Amino acid sequence: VRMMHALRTAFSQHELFLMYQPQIDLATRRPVGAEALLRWRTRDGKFVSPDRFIPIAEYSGLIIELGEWVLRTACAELVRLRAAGHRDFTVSVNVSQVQFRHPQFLAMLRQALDDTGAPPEYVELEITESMAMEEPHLLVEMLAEVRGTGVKVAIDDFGTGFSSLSHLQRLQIDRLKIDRAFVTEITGSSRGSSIAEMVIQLGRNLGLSIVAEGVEDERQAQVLFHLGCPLAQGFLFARPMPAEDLMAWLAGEA
Ligand code: G
Ligand code: G
Ligand code: MN
Ligand code: NA
Repeated sequence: VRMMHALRTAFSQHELFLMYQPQIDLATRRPVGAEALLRWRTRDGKFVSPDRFIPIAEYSGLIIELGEWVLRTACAELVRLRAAGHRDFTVSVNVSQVQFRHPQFLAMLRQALDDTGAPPEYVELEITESMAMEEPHLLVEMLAEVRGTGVKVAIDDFGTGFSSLSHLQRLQIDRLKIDRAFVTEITGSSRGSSIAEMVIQLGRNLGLSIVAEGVEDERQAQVLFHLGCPLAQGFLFARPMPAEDLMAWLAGEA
């Protein structure tokens, strides 16, 4: 309860902000987008992990307001990046289950796109694999509506759940994100690499885009590329950075 109050205060006092982590095309090594990641730095300079405060935001309902702010901020940043000449660049936003299920979610999404002028086809929502497995009928409808706006959808942390091929086939999604755990194992045991390999094959068979998460060294990048994974994200390329730094980083990559 104390943390719930602290989080509310933090949000109203602008202690929450977004960092952006670039996503890279493994063939050309050029940036193709960035994932927006929420951060909380308290007034005494301590960082609180989203793994700790997102569940509290969900439980308290604050996630509705907070999630809207995240989406609007990321859309506004996308517009700024485009104005600076980065026109083929996508911004991805994590969406929690509570937010996605909220009756006003679609209206909120449309309003955020309208108000910011963000082109929907360069906005991507990341939903988790566990969300993708619940209540198939509702989800199929929701995804169709989201896709109707032009916004893209990725399944985050893929490989940690148990989505079947037939289930995935029914969902209108654009992209799978291979969970960091399987990327870490890729240069270790053959069992480890076989999971990443399977996810890549699955994505390719369904005509989906694939992003490997948590790529930390060159060997992992090489193996992923040879397995047919087109995109990657991780400390090897860039850490999550504030919006101002992203603009400078992209200018340096050009
Ligand atoms: O960036 P980091 O690894 O600390 O993120 C931890 C978790 O918090 C990740 O699973 C990420 O998806 C989640 N997360 C980060 N930013 C947001 C956000 O804006 N909204 C939601 N719902 N989750 C987020
Ligand atoms: O669950 P989600 O994919 O949304 O969370 C992404 C999280 O992973 C972010 O918090 C980000 O800081 C973290 N991350 C991104 N790249 C790397 C990496 O190369 N190594 C590690 N250990 N964490 C990473
Ligand atoms: Mn994510
Ligand atoms: Na993830």
